[in-house]
Amino acid sequence: MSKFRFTVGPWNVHEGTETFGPGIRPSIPLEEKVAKFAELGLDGVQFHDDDAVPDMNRMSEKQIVNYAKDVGALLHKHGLFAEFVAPRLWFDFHTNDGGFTASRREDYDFAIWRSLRSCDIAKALGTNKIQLWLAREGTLCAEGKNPVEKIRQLRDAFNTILEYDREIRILVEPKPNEPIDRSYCGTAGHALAVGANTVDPTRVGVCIESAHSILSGLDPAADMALALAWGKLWGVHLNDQNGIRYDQDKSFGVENLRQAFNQVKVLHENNFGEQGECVGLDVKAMRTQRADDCYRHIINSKRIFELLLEKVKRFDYQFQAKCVEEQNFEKLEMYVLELLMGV
Ligand code: XUL
Ligand code: MN
Repeated sequence: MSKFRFTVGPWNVHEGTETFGPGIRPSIPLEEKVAKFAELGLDGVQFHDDDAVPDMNRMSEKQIVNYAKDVGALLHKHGLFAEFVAPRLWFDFHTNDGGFTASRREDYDFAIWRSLRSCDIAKALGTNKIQLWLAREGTLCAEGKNPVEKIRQLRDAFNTILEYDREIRILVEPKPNEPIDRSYCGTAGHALAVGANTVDPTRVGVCIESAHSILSGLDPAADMALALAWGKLWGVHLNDQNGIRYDQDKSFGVENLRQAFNQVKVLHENNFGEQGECVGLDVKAMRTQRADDCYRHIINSKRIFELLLEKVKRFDYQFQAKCVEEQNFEKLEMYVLELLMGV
C-alpha cells in the first residue's frame, strides 16, 4: 500500500469565529499557512474558490485564472499540490436561499458562474476536482420550495458543470443539516443518486466527512464503504463529532477511537489513495487554543490516523475469521478493544 497523502484547507486554521462569539486569534496570511502545511508534512491543500482568489466576484475571468496561477506557483514552491476547489456558495447574499436550488434565476446564475470559475481555478492549480458541499441546497421553510423541481434543478447544475469542462470531476460532500435543517442531498446515497442521473455519472463521486455521517446518524466507515463498493470514494474529510449536535470538526478520533479505527481500516483495506485520492483532515482548533499553537489539531489528527494505521496493520484476520465462524462477536469485539488499548 502506498503512503497516504494528507491535505487540509486554509479554513482549518481559523480565527475561532463561531455563532456565539467573534474571532479570538489573528488571521494568518495564505502564504504563511502554506509554508506551515509543508513544514508539518502535509502533501496538499484544499481550496474554496475564494481562498485561492479572494476578490473573485469583482474580477474578470482572465484575471481570476492569472491570480490562481500565482497561487499554484506558491504551492509548487513548497512542494505541495492542490487537491480540489470548492465554490463557496453559502457566503454571498445571492445564495442566502441556496445556489443550485435557488428560487430566483439571478441567484442560480450566480451559483453557476462561481462553479464554472471554480473549474477554471482548479485547472490553473493543476487539479480536475471540484468539491460541492451543498450547504444551503434545501430549505429552512419546507413550503418555500417545490422539492422535486429543486432536486432536478440541482441535477441540472451538475450537468452544466460537467458539460463546461469534460475533464472536471465533481466530488459531492453530503451533509444532512447546518446551515439549513432540510438538505435535499444529505447523505452519500442521495449524492450518488443525483450523480447517477447526470449526463456523465462516471465523473460524479463523493467525499465522505466523518462528522457529516455522524450528524446523519450513520457510521462514517459504512458510508465510505458504500462509496468504495462502487469506486466512488474520491475524497474523505476526517474529523470527529460528539453525537448529533452542531457541526464540531473535532480532531480525528478524539471522540470515538473505535469508529476512527474502522474508518482507517476501510480505507487501508480498499487501497484508498491508489488513484490519487487524499486523506483530507477537515478539523478546527478549539476556541480556547492560543494563536502560537493553532496547528496542533492538524498535527494531532494526522498522528492519530498514523497510529491507528499501525493498529490496522496488526489486525489479526485469522482470529477475526475464527470469531466470525463461531459467531463469537463478543470475543472479536474484546480483541479490537484490547488492540486499541495496547493490551
Ligand atoms: C462544512 C464543511 C466544509 C467543506 C468545505 O461542514 O465540511 O468545510 O468541507 O467547504
Ligand atoms: Mn468538510
